[in-house]
Amino acid sequence: MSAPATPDAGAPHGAEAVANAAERRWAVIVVLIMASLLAMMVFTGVHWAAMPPSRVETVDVNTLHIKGEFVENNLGTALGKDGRIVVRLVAQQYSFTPQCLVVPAGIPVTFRATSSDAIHGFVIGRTNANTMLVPGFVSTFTTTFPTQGKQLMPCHEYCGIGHEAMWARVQVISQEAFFARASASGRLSCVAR
Ligand SMILES: [Cu+2]
Repeated sequence: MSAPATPDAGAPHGAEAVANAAERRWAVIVVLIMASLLAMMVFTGVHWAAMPPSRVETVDVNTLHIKGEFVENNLGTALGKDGRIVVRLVAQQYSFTPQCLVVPAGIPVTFRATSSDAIHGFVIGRTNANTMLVPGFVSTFTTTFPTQGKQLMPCHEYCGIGHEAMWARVQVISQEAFFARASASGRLSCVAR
């Protein structure tokens, strides 16, 4: 004995046809979303790998501590003859050199920084000073600190087991105090000596 045959068995109709069409529409949309996300990943992966953020300014990691602008006695805040204020620092597992930076409030300060080992990064308090430090590249940005005060500068790129203890201090002081100190010594920092 066989089941009674329906008039159009196998061919969806009515509500089922509507549901099938909706399912198919969503399947197409989801595939398109996945394809565009994949395309974005491939583009940024290939493009950014060939062109790192900040500027493509390279530095030799192997001679970083021996010669060039990132030797230890050239680190800290420098007041150039042209009046530009440049802070140079190096990150390494698990500290920044110098450990304490001095900058003036209210005038542009240029940072030049790099890493000697892993990828590090830093952000200074609640300011917009925020960059990654990639070995072999010099990260450069210019910012102005609006207010005086002490800021913390933690590493914000996971760099190993000591990452959580990797941070420095930044003292933002008045321009008068800064220029008085800058004219007295070559490279400024607030590291206790
Ligand atoms: Cu870190």
